[in-house]
Amino acid sequence: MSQALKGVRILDFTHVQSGPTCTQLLAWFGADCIKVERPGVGDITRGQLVDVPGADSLYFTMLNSNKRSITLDTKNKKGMEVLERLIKECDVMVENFAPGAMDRMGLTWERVHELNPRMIYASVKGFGPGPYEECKVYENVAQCTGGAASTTGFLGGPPLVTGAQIGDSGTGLHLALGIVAALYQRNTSGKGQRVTCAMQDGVLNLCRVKLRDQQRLEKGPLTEYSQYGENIPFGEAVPRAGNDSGGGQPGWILKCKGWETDPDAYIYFITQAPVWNEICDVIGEPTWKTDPDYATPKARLPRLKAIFARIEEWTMSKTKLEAMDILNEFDIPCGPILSMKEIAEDQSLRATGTVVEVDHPKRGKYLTVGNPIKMSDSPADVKRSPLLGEHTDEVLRDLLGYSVDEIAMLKQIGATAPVKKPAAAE
Ligand code: CAO
Repeated sequence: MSQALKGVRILDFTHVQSGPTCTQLLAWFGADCIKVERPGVGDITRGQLVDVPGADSLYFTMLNSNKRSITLDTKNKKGMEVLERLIKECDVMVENFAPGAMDRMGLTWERVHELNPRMIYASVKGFGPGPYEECKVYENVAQCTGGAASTTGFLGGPPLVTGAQIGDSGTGLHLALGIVAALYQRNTSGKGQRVTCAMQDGVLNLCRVKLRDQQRLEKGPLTEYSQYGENIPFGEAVPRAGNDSGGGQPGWILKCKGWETDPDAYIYFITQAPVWNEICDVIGEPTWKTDPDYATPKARLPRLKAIFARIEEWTMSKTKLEAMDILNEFDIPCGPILSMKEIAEDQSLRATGTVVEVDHPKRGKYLTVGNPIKMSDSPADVKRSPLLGEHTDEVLRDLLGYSVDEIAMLKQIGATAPVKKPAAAE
C-alpha cells in the first residue's frame, strides 16, 4: 500500500521537541525525512535524560522515528554547499532554531526561495512578531504565555503547567498541518511558501475556550465554574478551575476504591444532562429525578459540590474500571484516570498501533507512541530513529550524486564529520 506523502522530501533541520514532532508526523505519512545534524553532536536530545549509557535517549528516539540522519556542519563552506544542494532537491524545509539563527546561516526565506522556488519553508518560533519575537522558548514558557498556566490549577493555588506538551508537540502538529496545506496549494500555484507557527499562538489556539470565558466573564459570573456554586466572587480574569469541565456539562474527578494507596484510583465523572435520570438511579438517589432542587441543570449548578460529593460516595465503593463499566452501560460519560504504567501495558493501544514497540541496535526494545491519526489508505509503520549520521553517505551518493572520493573529502575537511584533532606531540 502507498502512503499519503510518498514522494515528498523533507529537509529536517529541527531539534529538541516541537520541530521533530512535526517532521515525525510527516514521516509517518510516508515523506522521506532527512534530518540534518551537527557532526559529532547531533540533536541535543540524543544525550539528554539518558537511560541506557551509549545509546540515544528515549527523548530522541521517540521523536525521530521514520527519519534518516545526515551530519553536516553548516558553518563549514563545503558543508553549506551540500546543504544548498539539498535545498534544491527537497520539497519542504523545517526548522525550529532560535530566532535569527537561520538568517545568520545565510538561509533567509529570500535565499531559500531563490535556490528552490517550490520549497515550503516552515518554522517554529516561541513568539510571533512583537515584543518577544527574539526570545528563545521552551515548552513551559509557551504554556505560561499562551494562557494555559493561568487557567490550570486549583482556585487559590499557583498557576500550573500540564504534562501534555501543548507548546512543543502541539505547535509541531499545527506546523504539520500548515505544511500539508502549503503542499496542496503548491499543486495549483506551483510555488512554495513560508509557513510559521509561534508556540504562544499554538497554545492559545488550544486554550480558546478560556478566551471564550474571559469574554463571558465581562457579562457575569461563569455559572458552570465550581466557585460560582461556592459563592466565591470572580475577579477580572478567568480563574483556575481545578477539574471543572471546560464545557457546558459539569464534571469533576472523584475518588474510587483504593484511592488511599493508589494515586490514580480516580475517575472523571460528567453529570451530562440527558442522562441525569440514569445517574440518579445508579447512585441511589431516584428522588433527585423530580426534586426541583436537582431536576434541571440550572437548579443543580449551585449544588454541584454537594452533588459530586454524593456521587463520590458511590464511586468510592467501586474500582475505577468497575465504575467505568457500570456507567458506560447507561451512556454516562466518564473516564478512569489511567497511569502511564497502565497505558504502556494496555493491549488495545498496542493493537491499534497507538503504542508501538520498536527495536533499536544500541538500546534494544523500547516503547514509543505511534501515529495517532489513522488513515485507511496510508498505513503508518513506525521505524526506529536513526543513529547520528547513519545515512550521510547514502544521501550524498544517491540523492546528490557525490562520488566516493568526494564523500571522503567532505569527511576529511570536517563538512560531514567532526574534524579529527592532530595527535598530541610526544
Ligand atoms: N552545523 C553547524 N551549526 C549548526 C547546525 C549544524 N548542522 N545546526 C545548528 N547549528 C547552530 C546554528 O547555526 C546556531 O548557531 P548560532 O547561534 O551561532 O547562529 C545554533 O546552532 C542554533 O542553536 P539554538 O540557538 O537554536 O539552540 P539553543 O540550544 O541555544 O536553543 C531553543 C534551543 C529550543 C531554545 C531555540 O532553538 C529556540 O528558541 N527555538 C525556537 C522555539 C522552539 O522550537 N522551542 C521548542 C524547543 S523544544 O522544547
